[in-house]
Amino acid sequence: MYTYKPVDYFGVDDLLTDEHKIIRGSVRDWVNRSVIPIIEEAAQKHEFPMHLFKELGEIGAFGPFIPEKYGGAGMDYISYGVIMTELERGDSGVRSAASVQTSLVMYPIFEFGSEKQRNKYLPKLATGEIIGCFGLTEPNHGSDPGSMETKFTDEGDHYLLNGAKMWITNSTIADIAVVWAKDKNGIVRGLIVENGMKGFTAPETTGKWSLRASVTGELVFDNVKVPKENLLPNVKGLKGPLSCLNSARYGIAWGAIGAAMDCYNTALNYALERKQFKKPIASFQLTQKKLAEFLTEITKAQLLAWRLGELKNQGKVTPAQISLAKRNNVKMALDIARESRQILGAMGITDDFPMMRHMMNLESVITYEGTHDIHLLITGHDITGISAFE
Ligand code: TGC
Ligand code: FAD
Repeated sequence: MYTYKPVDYFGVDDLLTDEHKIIRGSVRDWVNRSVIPIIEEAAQKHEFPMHLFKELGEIGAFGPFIPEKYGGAGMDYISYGVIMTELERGDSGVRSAASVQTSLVMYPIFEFGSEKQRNKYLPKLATGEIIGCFGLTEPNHGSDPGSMETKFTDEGDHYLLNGAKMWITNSTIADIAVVWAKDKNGIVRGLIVENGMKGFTAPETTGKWSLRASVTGELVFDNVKVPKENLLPNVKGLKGPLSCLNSARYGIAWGAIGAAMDCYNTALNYALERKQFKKPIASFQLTQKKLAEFLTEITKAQLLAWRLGELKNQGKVTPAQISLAKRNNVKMALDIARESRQILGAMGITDDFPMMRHMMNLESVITYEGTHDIHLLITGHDITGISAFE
């Protein structure tokens, strides 16, 4: 029987509004009901449970901060954060589905799209009726997206798109892809590419040990004719995709706490029940040290996320602050997943418990949306004014 007791050692709940708690409660119930019972099998089978898309739409996980006029919920960023925490307690792949749809597809269409594009796509993305993906990374350009090779030319009544994207969440199941490509002047622009356009294929990437309950693949463009009305008109340059990443990284800073809390909670329960040398293993100092460190790190991450949310709500957050929080909170969760698995001994390697799955998932989370080291360099740049990227 799955029992979950979230961590609130410093009364962070008191910093949330009743609305935040109601939203969190309904997503928590949904995760308990719809994700926890099926997620281990989905991860073992290396497949995303497709019916969850519609349910994620129903619980308001797609576009919570997008205005209601476009099908969103018009909520604040702390609401978005608490939703991400609950989803990632279930699985990073489920949180990924919501992150990509919300921050990487709905956000750019809302922020940089035409009114026609907003009305055409956003309401259907909000309900999960259509699925979106985001194409920035390429086979030869991951951390350095500014060097991308995917390009498009103006052919009068349409654009012609050529190139390839790699490691794209939901690529094979997406109805639309927000694709970043260079124009003839080398300026990065966003294009909405629809599934079914001639010359557009999306092969799946198989054999992942991480994020197994999430679809990953490529996007290949071979002379794809893209209607002119599919260009995102209101942004030019790398700041377009990087702004989307700010939103997704923000969500991950909150999400990772959910995975960490699930591991902590499981380890604590196990340690209180499991006996060795005639005593619960929770009575040994070495186990207590681990549990105390987990609680300390989760509490620090919660406070960081909450303050980040306040700054974002006030429109004051900087990309570098988001990088710091994403980097810290994901590493915290990965460390807790690894260490908490040890508390379970051999049992910790099975799918009776969530640690191995969270741990393997978090290896992707610490890599995507900017690697751990890239975020460190962003902080280094921010405090010294000197870029160490090149
Ligand atoms: P740089 O010269 O520093 O900047 C180029 C232009 O972009 C602006 N800018 C930003 N704007 C908004 N938000 C940010 N965070 C920004 N960072 C930079 C900057 O002001 C400049 O604007 P302008 O107007 O002066 O041209 O760029 P750089 O080429 O040196 O690269 C900087 C670097 C390395 C930090 C950046 O490219 C980076 O973050 N690299 C990591 C790549 C990354 O995170 N990829 C993620 C792909 S998507 C993904 O992983 C989805 S996972 C989905 C899931 O959850 O399943
Ligand atoms: P590289 O950039 O080749 O980096 C390799 C190593 O070199 C890293 O350790 C990195 O930190 C280090 N490194 C690179 N540059 C420097 C430097 N200047 N200084 C010091 N060290 C450096 N992308 C999308 O566009 N859309 C998606 O939906 C998406 N989903 C993903 C899903 C999964 C499961 C995964 C694993 C990735 C996904 N990505 C997606 C791609 C992800 O964003 C990239 O993997 C990530 O940005 C790193 O790029 P890379 O893998 O090419 O590594």
